[in-house]
Amino acid sequence: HDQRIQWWREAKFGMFVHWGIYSLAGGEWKGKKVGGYAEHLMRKEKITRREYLELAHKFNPVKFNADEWIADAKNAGMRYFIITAKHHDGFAMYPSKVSDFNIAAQTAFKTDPMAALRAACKKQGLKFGFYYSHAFDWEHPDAPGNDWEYKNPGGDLQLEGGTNWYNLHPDLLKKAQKYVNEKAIPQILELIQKYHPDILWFDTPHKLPLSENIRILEAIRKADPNVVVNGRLVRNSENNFGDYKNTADRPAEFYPVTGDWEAIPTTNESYGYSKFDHSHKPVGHFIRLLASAAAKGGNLLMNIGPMGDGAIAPEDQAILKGIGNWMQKNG
Ligand code: JFZ
Repeated sequence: HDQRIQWWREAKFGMFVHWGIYSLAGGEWKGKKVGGYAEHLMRKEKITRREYLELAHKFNPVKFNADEWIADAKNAGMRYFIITAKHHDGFAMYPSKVSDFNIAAQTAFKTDPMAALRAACKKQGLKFGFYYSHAFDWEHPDAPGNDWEYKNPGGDLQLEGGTNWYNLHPDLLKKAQKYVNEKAIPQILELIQKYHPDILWFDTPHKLPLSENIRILEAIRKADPNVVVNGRLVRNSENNFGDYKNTADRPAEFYPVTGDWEAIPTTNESYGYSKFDHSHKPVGHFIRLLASAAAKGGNLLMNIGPMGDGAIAPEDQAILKGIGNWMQKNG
C-alpha cells in the first residue's frame, strides 16, 4: 500500500473532470433549468435510456483538445488528472466492447478522448486515472438507480428494507449482481487493460451491498495490484478498503482528517458543466484550500466541468490561470 500510494502522496494537487453527454445539455432540459448537479440530469428529469441516446447522438465535442486540457492542468501546478470514464448515467466516454452505450457507438465524435488524454498525461508527466460509477448506473436494466423505467432499488423507489434493500429482496440482489458481472467489473477491467490508469476513483458505494463492492475491489487488485483506489469504492469517507480517504464533496467539511486524504472541491456548485451556474469562487479561495490541505497532509483534487463542445469554460480557465500565476511566483 505504501509503495502504491507514494506518487499520490507527493502529487498533492490534481484536476478532476466531470465530462459526459450531460455536459451538452449543460443543466437545461426541454427549455427548463435543472438545478443542482448538472451530471444528474437523467435522474432528475427521469429521462429514458432511449431519449438520453437522442442527446448522445448530438454530442460532438469538436473543440476538445487533450494536450491543451493537460497543459492547463500542468500550468496550474497539478500533478494528476482524473476524468469520468462513466458517470451515473451509465454512458461510457470511451469505446467499450462491453456495452454499446458508449461514445464511439452513439456519437458523431470519431476519436477516443480517453486515449488522447492518457497519451497527453504521459507526454506531459501527469498521473492519469478514471472516475467510474460502479454502483449507480441509470442505463442498465439491472443496476441500482433507474427506478423510472425499471423496478430497481437505489433511486427514489421506496423499498422495504430502505438502503439495506438487498436483505429483503433477493430477486433485486440477483439483478444487481448480474449488472456487476456483466457491466461494472468487465468495464473496469477493460479500462485497466486498455489505458493502464495510475488511479481509479469510485463513488456512492452505499448503492450496492458491501459484498458486491468487495468483489469489485478484488477484481481490481487481481488485474493490477499497483493501481491506486480511492476511499469511495467500498465505504464513504473511510479508507478501510481503499488506499486513502475522501472527505465530503464540500471543502468546508474537510477537517479534521488523519492519514491519507483528498478533498474534491468543484470550482462552482455543480461538477458537470451547467450554463446556469456562475457561482465560481475566486482564485484566492482555491489557493487557500490548497495551502490548508497541504498543511494538513491532504491532497486537493479540484473539479472542473468542461462544456459539451469540448472547450473548458472561460470561468474555469481563468481560475486555472490564476492558480498558475500564483504558483509561478510562490512555488
Ligand atoms: C457524487 C456524485 O453523485 C456527483 O455527481 C459527483 O460525481 C460527486 C463527486 O460525487 O456525489 C456525492 C457523493 C458523496 C457526497 C456528496 C455528493 N458526500 O459524501 O457528501
